[in-house]
Amino acid sequence: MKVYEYKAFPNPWRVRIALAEKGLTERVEFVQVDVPQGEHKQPAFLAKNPAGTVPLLELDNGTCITECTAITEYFDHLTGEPTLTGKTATERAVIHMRQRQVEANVLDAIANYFHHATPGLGFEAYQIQAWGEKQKEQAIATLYRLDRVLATQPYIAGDRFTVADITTLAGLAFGDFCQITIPETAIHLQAWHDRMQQRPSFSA
Ligand code: GTS
Repeated sequence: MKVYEYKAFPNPWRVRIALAEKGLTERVEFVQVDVPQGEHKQPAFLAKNPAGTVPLLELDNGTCITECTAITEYFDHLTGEPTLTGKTATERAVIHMRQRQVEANVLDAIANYFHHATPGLGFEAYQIQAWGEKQKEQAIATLYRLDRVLATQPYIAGDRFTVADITTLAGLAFGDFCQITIPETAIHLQAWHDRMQQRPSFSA
């Protein structure tokens, strides 16, 4: 199987972390797509992913899977017990809920800020500056909310590392790139982030 990515960009990193957590990195061939040069908007890549985004997982039978959550779900069920997306009905629902909250309100909100209220990739189709700024506010408010969550539990979705932690890490990495950092008073979020950096998958 192949993963199309632009290494070190936040969304591809989510897939790299999931692969490392599941011990699957060696089973994947990584194909670099030159996003800064717009290769992801060229016909060859659009034929695989009409949305023109990375990462993309291509299975050996040609099936193409996009969206980090879907790709993570695939890896989580490919080998061993599912650890990242939950086993029981309750676990799966709670992990899904938290994942979606941090994806929409941290990672995607910061991406929207980047694409709309900064020069972005330099070839943005359109920009809505005010909305981008609002998205930044939304992301920061959510970081404070996450701090309160992490005051009572060790991981974003409970007592284990899950896809919700991966998404939050990617959000903070994207934030770092555009000068949105963990608020100084968010000590529980900071402590969680420090712990995450000790995991081998963090350097995936
Ligand atoms: N929800 C998607 C997912 O989960 O894969 C987001 C994918 C995405 O937006 N990828 C970015 C991209 O390809 C790369 S990253 O910088 O966010 O990591 N952007 C290209 C573009 O033109 O928007």
